[in-house]
Amino acid sequence: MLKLYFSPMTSSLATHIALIECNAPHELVPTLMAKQETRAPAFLAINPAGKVPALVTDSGRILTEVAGTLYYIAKKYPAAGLWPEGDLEAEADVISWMSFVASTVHGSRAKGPEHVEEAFSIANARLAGREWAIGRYSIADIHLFRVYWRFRPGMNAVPGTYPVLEAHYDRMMARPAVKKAFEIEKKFE
Ligand SMILES: N[C@@H](CCC(=O)N[C@@H](CS)C(=O)NCC(=O)O)C(=O)O
Repeated sequence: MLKLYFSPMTSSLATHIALIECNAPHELVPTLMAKQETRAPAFLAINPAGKVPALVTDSGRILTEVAGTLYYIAKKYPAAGLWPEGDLEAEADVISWMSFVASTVHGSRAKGPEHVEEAFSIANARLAGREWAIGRYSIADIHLFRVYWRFRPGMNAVPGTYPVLEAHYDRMMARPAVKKAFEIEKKFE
């Protein structure tokens, strides 16, 4: 069974949502940032970066980084349709989105609020005219949502500043898998 090392409401939430979307049997291993558990030697032996998510596969391989874990889950459970298998342009688009989210969006907060605003504006423009990042629901949406959800409250943007991103956020919040992941993770906070 897949094993997810997670800390509630952090980057690992994206991996958790994907596991639920795919109905993937999994075990959750709480690794609480609040208790410095991501810095404990036992966890550093799993991920030397000291960061969640870390996903252990059935063969015992340890996958880290949100994008890597999402890709693995989407490909392992194709019936959920989270990976646009066989559509080269769409596959490349998912990678493009996830690279953008992991670097530009996730990295923006450490650089300052104006960088977060710029990242949100770019995401808003990239999403224009689409319900989902690549035109159909995929792991790119889960990745984008997780970071936007986390950074959004701190920005206090005037309503309407990022209308397309907000509509995407609302669509994601309405998904049963997202609701379930929040419900489960709240119990560990
Ligand atoms: N680039 C990593 C970022 C993961 C990350 O930043 N995880 C944070 C939680 S949001 C973490 O585990 N931090 C633990 C710590 O700093 O002790 C990814 O995409 O997985």
